[in-house]
Amino acid sequence: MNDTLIVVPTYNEKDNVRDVAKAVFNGIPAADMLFADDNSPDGTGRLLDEMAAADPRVHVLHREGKQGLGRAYIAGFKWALERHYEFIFEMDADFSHDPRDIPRIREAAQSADLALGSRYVGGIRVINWPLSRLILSRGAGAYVHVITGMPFTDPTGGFKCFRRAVLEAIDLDRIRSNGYSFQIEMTHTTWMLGFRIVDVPITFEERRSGQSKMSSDIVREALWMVWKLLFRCGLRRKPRATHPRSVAAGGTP
Ligand SMILES: Nc1nc2c(ncn2[C@@H]2O[C@H](COP(=O)(O)OP(=O)(O)O)[C@@H](O)[C@H]2O)c(=O)[nH]1
Ligand SMILES: [Mg+2]
Repeated sequence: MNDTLIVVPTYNEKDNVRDVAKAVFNGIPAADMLFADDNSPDGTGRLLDEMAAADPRVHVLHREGKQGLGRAYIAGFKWALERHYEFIFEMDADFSHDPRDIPRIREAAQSADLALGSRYVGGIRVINWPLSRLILSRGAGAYVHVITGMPFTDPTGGFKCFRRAVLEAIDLDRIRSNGYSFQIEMTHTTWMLGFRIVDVPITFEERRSGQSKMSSDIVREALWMVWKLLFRCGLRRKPRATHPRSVAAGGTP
């Protein structure tokens, strides 16, 4: 049984899903993938069913309609927790996240509770982004740091690996955000619970095919969310104690 699951949310990614699965399994043959598709109008769901029929490592969650990336991930995490997985990844379908980085992130997660792919640790590694998007991303990172105290270099990043204990410790039904703020909320909740988080350098490349679903609503949601996170934990800007199930406490095998 594979202990690693790569959860990939999809919305209109028919040109990417076959290649992305191939690239993932090239790097890590002993892993499973779960695609969470929101009934993509372009037929991604049907294609995924064909892939799942041909390869037992591929699984598909069909969801009713477009509900946002956060909802798709929460459904995927619950699916993973109902099964035996120990290492649970988030990854985009559009090759912005390089599947070849998976083994390195997984390795980092051996001694961490959450391994966070970071575009900005030790320099900027982003390919084909307009300057405006880079400024937005860096600005968001600085904003999160100043308000919440969270020390990680890329808090809006979505290429990461959770240990099972983290997802079990989080009340997943309380995670309500969807876009970038979903990433911030997940990482902040993990951190405040006292889990060990490490940055892992990755190179991010803008998608080559299909369309980004980034919007001004997503940015607005994130601006608010950061304040909500601060108030939710009584204005605390660092965790109280190591979580008993953290690898740092010897909690996870
Ligand atoms: N299931 C699901 N996936 C989504 C949704 N919105 C975006 N995605 C997927 O989430 C990943 C990142 O989205 P993308 O549009 O590339 O965002 P960007 O990289 O921030 O521009 C891709 O795999 C998308 O297909 C959604 O509403 N539902
Ligand atoms: Mg993208």
